[in-house]
Order: sequence, then structure tokens, then C-alpha cells
Amino acid sequence: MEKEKYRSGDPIAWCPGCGNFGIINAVTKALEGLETAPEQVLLVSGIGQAAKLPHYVRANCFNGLHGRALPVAVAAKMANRKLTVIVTTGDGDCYGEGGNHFVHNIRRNVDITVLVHNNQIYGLTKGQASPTTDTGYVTPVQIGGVILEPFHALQVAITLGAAFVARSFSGEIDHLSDMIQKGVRHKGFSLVEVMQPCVSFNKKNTHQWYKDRIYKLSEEGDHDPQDKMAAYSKAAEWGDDIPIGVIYRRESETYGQKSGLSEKTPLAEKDIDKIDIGELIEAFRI
Ligand SMILES: Cc1ncc(C[n+]2csc(CCOP(=O)(O)OP(=O)(O)O)c2C)c(N)n1
Ligand code: SF4
Repeated sequence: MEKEKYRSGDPIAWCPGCGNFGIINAVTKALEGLETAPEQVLLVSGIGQAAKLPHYVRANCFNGLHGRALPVAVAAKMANRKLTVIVTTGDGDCYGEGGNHFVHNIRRNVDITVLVHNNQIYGLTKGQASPTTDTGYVTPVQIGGVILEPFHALQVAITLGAAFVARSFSGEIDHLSDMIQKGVRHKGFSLVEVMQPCVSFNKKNTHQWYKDRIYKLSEEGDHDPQDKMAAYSKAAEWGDDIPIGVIYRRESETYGQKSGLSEKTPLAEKDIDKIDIGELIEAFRI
């Protein structure tokens, strides 16, 4: 299958040099590798630069409210188990506005893949601090520098027992594509966090900044992603050396298995022609 098969013709509105270009290339490469037909893929997003990605991919797309992609994605997967459901979301969208959904959908463990474009800034709204902006970073709003500690998403996900947690970099397209494919194949809630330079509003975490720090866990060789404490310590590693790769994974029952829904016919396959909603409508009549 060719890469173009997964690209819509929509004009791309990202700045030249934005890390999102690497991410979309990795997404289409991953879909190619997974051999998933466009009609079997659902991309779900909220609001932000990251959330625009589904517009540029030829697949099913649901673009909703800021921070609210996860509930839509979870419901869609429960209603149609045949879909490959991927959320594309920003650090603000997922960890800020959508923080509650992030926490509780890890606990639910529905079989979806969440791709967080972490540019450590609010890109679409021109550079305010997001939950992952480094302490001390000066923005047009935080003029004296950010006073808060960043939100440690990977550590939180591991603590909550997420099924699959990986980190990658938008400048490493093959690596990122591999992480997306592994996340999609792993049953349960998969988090793939992508370090993504925002060339317009984050002047600290640039392409070069990441290139100087990133190393691949697969080349180091001795990390066991099933060891929770080892995973926790790799997730916390941030500074001169930043690991990328599969940080944590575990086999655990999905929401469908826990609830028994996996044994039942999903909504999308039910014969709705025979359902009479007349009685329900009558109940609401004044
Ligand atoms: C409920 C709500 N609050 C705020 C906004 C304004 N808003 C739109 S995009 C955005 C920030 C997006 O940042 P992020 O999720 O990190 O994505 P990026 O644009 O950096 O990819 C904000 C605050 C909104 N649309 N809805
Ligand atoms: S503002 Fe930043 S995140 Fe948005 S398109 Fe430009 S470089 Fe990319």
C-alpha cells in the first residue's frame, strides 16, 4: 500500500518546520505497516494544532470539543470493535482540558491508541504555558516564567497501570511509526507520547535540543518494559538524556472483557430496523 493512500487532499495549515509534519508521516507509515484500510480507521481529536491531523489523513474522522476526544474514541470503539481507533491530541488538550478523561480512561482500559503531540506549549492559541511546559519558561502570559511543576504524564499513566506506554520523537519517523504500530497491536489503552518541536512558540525544546538528548531504549538493550519500577524510572528520565521506546507494557483485561461487552454483539452490528422507539418518544411527550 502506498503512503498517499492515507493522505487527504486538504491543505495543511501548520507552520513550515513544525514537528507535526514528522508525526503525520509516521501515522501514515504506521497505517501502511498495519495494512489497515482507510475505512477501518477512526481518527478522533479535540482542538489544537495536533487535533488538525485527522483532517489531513484519508480515514474516518471525528473532530470534537477541546479536551473531549477520549470519551468519543472510547464510545466509538465500544460500539464498533472492528475499528482501529487512534486519538491525536496535544499536551494541553489531553493533560489539561482533558485531564479527567486521561486518568479515568486509562483505568477503563478500552482498546484505543492515544497519540499525544507534546510540544510543551499551547500552539494554536499562540504560546501560553501548557501542563508540560518546563518550570521557569517565559511565555506571553507567564511573563515571570512558569511557576508550576510540569505534569508527568508517563509516570501517571504507569502508576494507573496503562496497558502500553511509549515515548518517541517527531524527528524519528521510523521509530515513531513502530511505536504507533506496537501501540495499536497491544490490546488495551496505549499511550504514545511524541516529543514535538513547536518552532513558532517553544524556543527551548527545539529539533536540535531533542537531537542532542534523545537515545533509543532498544539500543541500550537492558530495559524490561514489564518491570513497573524500571519503567517508572525510565519515564522520569528527563534532562541531558531522554529515552525513547516502549517504556511500559502489561497484559490486562480490557473494559470490554471486564464488563462482558466483548461477548455481545456490538452496537454497529445490531439490526436496528426492528427497534421501535415510539414508546420512548411517547414518554417525553408533554
Ligand atoms: C474549553 C476550551 N478552552 C480553551 C479553548 C481555547 N484553545 C483552543 S486550542 C488551545 C490550546 C491547544 O494546545 P494543545 O492542546 O497543547 O495543542 P497544540 O495546539 O499545541 O497542538 C486552547 C487553550 C477552547 N477552544 N476550548
Ligand atoms: S504554532 Fe507550533 S504547533 Fe502550531 S503549527 Fe506552528 S509550529 Fe506547529
